[in-house]
Amino acid sequence: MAYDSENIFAKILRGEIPCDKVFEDDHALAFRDINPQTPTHILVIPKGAYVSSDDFTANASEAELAGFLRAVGHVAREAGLAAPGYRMLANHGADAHQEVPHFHVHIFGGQNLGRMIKPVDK
Ligand code: DGP
Repeated sequence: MAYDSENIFAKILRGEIPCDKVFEDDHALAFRDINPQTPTHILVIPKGAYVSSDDFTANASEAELAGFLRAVGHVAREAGLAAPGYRMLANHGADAHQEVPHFHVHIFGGQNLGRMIKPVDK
């Protein structure tokens, strides 16, 4: 899947759409989810143009990979989530219901999150 430079997170990265920013460095931008699912719900996105976790893990440089993961940990720590705990989640593709085609990691926290995901009825 080709990267769509008009996706909403690309526009946020370019400053064309505002966001509630919590962190930014050379590799990553972090901002609050517009539709929070937990008391703390932060999105961390790489600065590079990657569609999803599949694209990012296949094609990003070592520096981008390391810088991004460091940023995720930093953001969670700064949000006060290291001690109580948090969940990181990245949706890739249709089965995971990825909505925005720019790689992002969700950080969920601020409450007991339960165990893993809710099993789908068979
Ligand atoms: P996903 O299903 O993993 O692609 O989740 C996309 C998330 O992005 C979803 O939780 C809502 C959030 N989102 C969508 N549009 C915007 C926006 O314009 N601003 C912010 N802050 N979050 C957005």
